Amino acid sequence: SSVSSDKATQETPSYACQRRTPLHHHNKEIVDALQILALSASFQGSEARYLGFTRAASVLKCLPFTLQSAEEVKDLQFCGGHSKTVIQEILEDRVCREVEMVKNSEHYQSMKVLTGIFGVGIRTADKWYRDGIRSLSDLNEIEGKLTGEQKAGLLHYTDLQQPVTRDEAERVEQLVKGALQSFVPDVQVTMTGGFRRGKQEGHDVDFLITHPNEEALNGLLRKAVAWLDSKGSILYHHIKGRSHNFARSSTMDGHETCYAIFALPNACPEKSPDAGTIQPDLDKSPPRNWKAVRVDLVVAPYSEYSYALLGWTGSKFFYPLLQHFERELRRFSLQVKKMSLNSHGLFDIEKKCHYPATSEEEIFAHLGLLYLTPSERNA
Ligand code: 8DG
Ligand code: MN
Ligand code: MN
Repeated sequence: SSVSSDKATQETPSYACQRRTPLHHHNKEIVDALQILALSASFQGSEARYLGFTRAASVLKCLPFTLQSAEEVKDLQFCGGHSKTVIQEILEDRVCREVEMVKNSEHYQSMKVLTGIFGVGIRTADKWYRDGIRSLSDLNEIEGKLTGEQKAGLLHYTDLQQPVTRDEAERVEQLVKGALQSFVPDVQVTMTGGFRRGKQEGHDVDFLITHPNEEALNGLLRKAVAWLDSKGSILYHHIKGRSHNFARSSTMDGHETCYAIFALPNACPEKSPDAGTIQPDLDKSPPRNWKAVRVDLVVAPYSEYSYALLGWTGSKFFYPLLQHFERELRRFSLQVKKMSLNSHGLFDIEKKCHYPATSEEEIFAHLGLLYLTPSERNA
């Protein structure tokens, strides 16, 4: 055990952007438990507890071995007392009472369902909860009060709860590229988000769109989306225009963005499994040949492309989401480097200057950080 506690006490850099965090790690059970407590804290509006559990979970994702004994936990860095107690309880008893209690609580369960709806954040879900709403069917009573986004989210809830596979993501990519290229043949389209970090499944598909000639990007997103819509490929969308007010903020980004739900046609089957057999037609409703899939499309001018790529590759930082590479990168920039980082650029607050970059590698270099590939950013 002294060997493994030595391993545990090895220096861990304090910011997640200073560590390589792989997608697959050695302590899944414990990380999952800590993330349930983090999520529950965010449902209760406690950002401090959310961050404590999230940081502990993130540190464990970098451990190069599986924790075996409670003894090893004592010297773990960046793990608060509460997180350590949870970890020790799991190592000793295989379960943690607090985690089990949270999982069984009505507030946690309802909040999980309600925040799972596209367009519903924690504040809305919590307000609904306090109004007595517990489940999707309760929402029928306030249907008139739902936003268009929430109505679409509710309508396609079951499909959107299913993970998007890499194969589906690639078929969405073909659709998106086809639409954009019909207007600008040499437009650059990059899949970002979790798929770029190597995940095999995601909750949506994210794309970043750019072109060396900024003129070519004018109106492109709206035209391409309207074209897809006219082909019946879009179930819902809203476009947020480019904002020119982002300069002061390190958390709000202002790229032109389309938040959409696509109707993705099913893959053509190699051969029909039922060919030649007669099936009793019990369900008279026609078979559906599409699946609803969440898609984010972001347009970045060429000069900001590398910053937008870094920002939209994640892992995500928007409170209360669980993975937090982006948040840590921005916190490191501000606290250690006195620089403000967002998806548009990097601003040196003391020298009052911007740092242009033509690659993600250059951005890490500006920050004095070791370069991390997308698959090492699963913090
Ligand atoms: P998943 O979808 O596979 O579950 O995971 P993900 O791809 O990591 O999560 P995501 O929610 O799709 O977020 C991917 C990245 O996109 C994340 O780093 C943050 C960024 N992002 C949003 N929304 C916004 C936004 O409105 N503005 C900016 N600048 N970035 C955003 O998700
Ligand atoms: Mn995503
Ligand atoms: Mn997304």
